[in-house]
Amino acid sequence: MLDRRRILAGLALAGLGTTAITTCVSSTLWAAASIKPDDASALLVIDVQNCFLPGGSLAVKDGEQVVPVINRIAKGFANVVMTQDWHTGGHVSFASVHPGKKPFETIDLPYGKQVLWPDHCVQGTDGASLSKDLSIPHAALIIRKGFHKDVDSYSAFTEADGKTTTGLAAYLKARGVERLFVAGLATDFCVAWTALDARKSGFETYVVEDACRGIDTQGSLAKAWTDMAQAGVKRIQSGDLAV
Ligand code: VGL
Ligand code: ZN
Repeated sequence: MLDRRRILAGLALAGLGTTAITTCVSSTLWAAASIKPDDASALLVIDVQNCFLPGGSLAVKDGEQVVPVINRIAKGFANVVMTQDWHTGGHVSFASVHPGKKPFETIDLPYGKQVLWPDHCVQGTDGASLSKDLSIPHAALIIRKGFHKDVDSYSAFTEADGKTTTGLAAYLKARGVERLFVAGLATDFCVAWTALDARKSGFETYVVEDACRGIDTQGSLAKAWTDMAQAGVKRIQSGDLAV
């Protein structure tokens, strides 16, 4: 696949002006960059839940803007899986259960470093519901994660202990899926951890950048993109998809 960013960087190095670059890329390379989801492709829609949307307890800036983009691209996928962050009350990732700690501080847990969050996505609450504005009736599976009280799970594949699986990789493989497109909230946590685990499970993996928004705490967004690039995750825009 052609990487638009690399092409732009290359042309810029060659001394072409911005207008020339835009004209050149849009007239010749744009169409070639189109990616058509096939039967071996699946869209993963991560955590588009009320808690992460405006008015929610862990609202992601501009989070609502992903919804129309996701609704549009989802129509082009035969296979769609959605996820729901689904915590117990008093979950270990909540700052409120650690005396003296505030949201966005970190602590060390047996499985590693844990960012502490405001209480969010408690099982069965309105905040944990998927956005009512999502329109993906053909989604085949909703996978819930983070339901073990003492372990977080940003990833849709493996909990933060690094070993407890959600079963998602086996499900996707059993259904013949080879390529994953990841969208949703938040870019730097559940989207990134899901994309990194997707690579570990051997899937060709794309993150659709404009179908995601990030939290960005302590440099987390830049780090997530660096980690994903290193792992071979491809960063695309919804316009790159032929849907
Ligand atoms: C998420 C923080 C805590 C996410 C979930 O969906 O990215 N972030 N829980
Ligand atoms: Zn969570």
